[in-house]
Amino acid sequence: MNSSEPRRIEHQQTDKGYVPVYTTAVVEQPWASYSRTDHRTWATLFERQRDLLKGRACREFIENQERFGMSPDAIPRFDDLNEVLAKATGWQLVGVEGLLPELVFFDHLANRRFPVTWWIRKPEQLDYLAEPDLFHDLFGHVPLLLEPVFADYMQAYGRGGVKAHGIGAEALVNLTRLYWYTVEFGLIRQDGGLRIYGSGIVSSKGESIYCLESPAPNRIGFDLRRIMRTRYRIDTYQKTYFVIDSFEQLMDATRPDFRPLYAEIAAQPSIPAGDVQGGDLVHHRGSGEGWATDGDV
Ligand code: HBI
Ligand code: FE
Repeated sequence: MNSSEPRRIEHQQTDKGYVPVYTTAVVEQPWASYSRTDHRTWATLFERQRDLLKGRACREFIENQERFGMSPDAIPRFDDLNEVLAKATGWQLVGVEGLLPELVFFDHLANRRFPVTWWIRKPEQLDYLAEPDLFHDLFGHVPLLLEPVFADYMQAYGRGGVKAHGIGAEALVNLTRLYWYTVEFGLIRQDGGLRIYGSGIVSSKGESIYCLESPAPNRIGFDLRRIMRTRYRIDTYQKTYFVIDSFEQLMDATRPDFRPLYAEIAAQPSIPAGDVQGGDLVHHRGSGEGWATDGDV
């Protein structure tokens, strides 16, 4: 298996356009096959984001990255990270080709397995690529799997996803929005300010700055129903970031059975990504400057 191209088995027409769907197989991390360029790409991204995130990412993210002993010297080995994870929260990383069908992804999370793409982006993709690569998954998602309450939330999310898959497409859309506005693009109140915990943000140079410092986006207090109704952006920075007070707040929100919630939300219209609604706890009302006018999903 060379470390140049992931094996795409097919493309699938979805509501997000024509996206590659990968084999659902779990693969061994081909660590010996990473090239010097691969390791250098890891080093460049790691050093840039680590410096940028000091004072911007939440304490738990910074501290847990150090607990793993991640460094710019080389792409971390999944086996090394798994030793630390197993002792701390029982999570394990499994290598995958890339995006998984939703039910397969949910089933991994429900069993405390986090799927990590085995290949890393090309140097020319340093600032953006459309799908999660090793850097996004390892640097972005893995540190918080050492945070016990967040690790519980991720498993609860996976279990909810497996159930939602049985309920239907509407429920899946609601859950995907929850993942998007928390795990991928969430902010948390900490030390008198706002800090980042979302993986999609911490693995992006521009958005790590934009989400906290730009006047353009809304920053609104976490509300489960509100988030499940709110559309989001795939190809631009988010128009709205939701803010939790603690990881316990996330975990508490996912305790009840979501079925009644899905039924309640199904009767209500979805909310455009940039809207501010009556009843929102508004930390910052965005100016909206530079926003795309279409393309909310
Ligand atoms: N597959 N490997 C991988 N990683 C993800 O983050 C991922 C996925 N499949 C589906 C998915 N995320 C999202 O649709 C979640 O909201 C389920
Ligand atoms: Fe992700």
